[in-house]
Amino acid sequence: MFLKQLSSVFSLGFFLLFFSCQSAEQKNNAPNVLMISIDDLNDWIGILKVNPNVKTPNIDRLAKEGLLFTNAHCQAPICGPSRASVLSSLRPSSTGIYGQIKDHNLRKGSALMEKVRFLPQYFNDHGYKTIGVGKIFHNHAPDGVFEVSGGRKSGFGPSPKKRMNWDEKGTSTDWGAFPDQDSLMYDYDYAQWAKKQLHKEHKRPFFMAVGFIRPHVPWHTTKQWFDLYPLDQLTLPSYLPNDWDDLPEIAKQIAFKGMMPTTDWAIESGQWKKIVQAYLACISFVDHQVGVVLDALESSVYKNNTIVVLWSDHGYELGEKGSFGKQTIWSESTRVPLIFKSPKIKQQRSIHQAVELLDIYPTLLELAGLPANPSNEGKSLVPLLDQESDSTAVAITTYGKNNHSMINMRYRYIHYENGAEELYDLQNDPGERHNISNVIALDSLKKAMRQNLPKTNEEWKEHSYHTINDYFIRTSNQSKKEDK
Ligand SMILES: [Ca+2]
Ligand SMILES: [Ca+2]
Repeated sequence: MFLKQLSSVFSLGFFLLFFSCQSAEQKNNAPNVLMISIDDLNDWIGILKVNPNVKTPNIDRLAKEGLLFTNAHCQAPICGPSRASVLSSLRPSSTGIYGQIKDHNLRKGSALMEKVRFLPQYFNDHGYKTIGVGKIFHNHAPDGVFEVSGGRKSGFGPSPKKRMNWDEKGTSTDWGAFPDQDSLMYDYDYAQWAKKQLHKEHKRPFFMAVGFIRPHVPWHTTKQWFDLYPLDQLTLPSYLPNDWDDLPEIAKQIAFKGMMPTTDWAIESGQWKKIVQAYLACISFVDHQVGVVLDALESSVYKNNTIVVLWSDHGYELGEKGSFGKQTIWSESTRVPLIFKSPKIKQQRSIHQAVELLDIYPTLLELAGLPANPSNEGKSLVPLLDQESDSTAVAITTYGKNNHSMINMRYRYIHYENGAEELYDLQNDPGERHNISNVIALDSLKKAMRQNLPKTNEEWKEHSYHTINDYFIRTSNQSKKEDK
């Protein structure tokens, strides 16, 4: 009897040992994730061929080894709400996070956000070690999201004692060559920190997030990056001076950016090329830092078993629509680079269907072989590898409560809270210059597009703020009457 019991205990022990070994082995084989986010980088990367001057050899290298989405769009055209959406896979219209928000306020006042597992946490729940540095959420990350954190320095980098070209309250906007060494730039530190982590031994699979802050303003970086872009060789974006004439009032109020240079000012002052040069310089600087991290991965033991994803939180206007900045819902502010590389993706591919940044979360889960998270509002993009692109699939960007802009492979349609509309035929009007929402023959098209509008529009969350949004809230009631 005793022997029988002993034998059972041994069997159970063997059983447990077998399964714990298998579990450890499965975990060891699980792919790591390296997520690189870039702040305020629009679609000016070499491989997208939008800006003819830009030099991004490292981001292009990643795209040539993986999966490039050429029609990817943010869910909010400003840092805080866009990142909250990416990391929760929830729409701003579902959470009420329409404006900037501090990391420690993300969970306050929204039933959905109170219980959400942010993307790194979900990996953590499934045995992953979470590592993060730089700007991942609006600041760095809520407490406890990363087991190993390199933190984030406050602000956007070293600043000259006196602004060089632009000095307005409410923005760090300025441009010019500063400082004199790359090692003084914050992104340099983030790349070096990530490099060290990639050369360490990690006993569990890791989810590592590296958040770079250039080309967010101020457009300061060292002179060597400015020297890549001689002013006399730069091509300026196109601009139509009376572009706003066919916009509803509410569109003009949302797009108003009082603290930023206007395109007319940039032309008159002779600064337009210098602004573009500075933005391009910051892009090439950050591309170099991306290269440092990718090279570290390539030379590490994790090289063949790591999924890489690279994205930017929203686009950026460089004068195309009358001003400079984000915070509008046209393509310059919504379109972003989105690239995946995975051991499962054997061949380089470009996909032109409209996709959303909140698809990143479920896509990473599928690539890593983790169970889907039922609370995700995004869809895994993995099935698109084996499907024809759906020309009617839309990507939705929301700015403020119940103002939605959507794009598919042919049209951009915008529907404001007061019912005002914009419609652009991208095939004939890729710059979104000519609002054709009044063309009666297109009513059925607009009706079909409206079917995609989010069904819920949460109240603007108390802790989600922005000074420009405050302006917009104050004025939108008035515009309601004017547009009707
Ligand atoms: Ca941003
Ligand atoms: Ca126009």
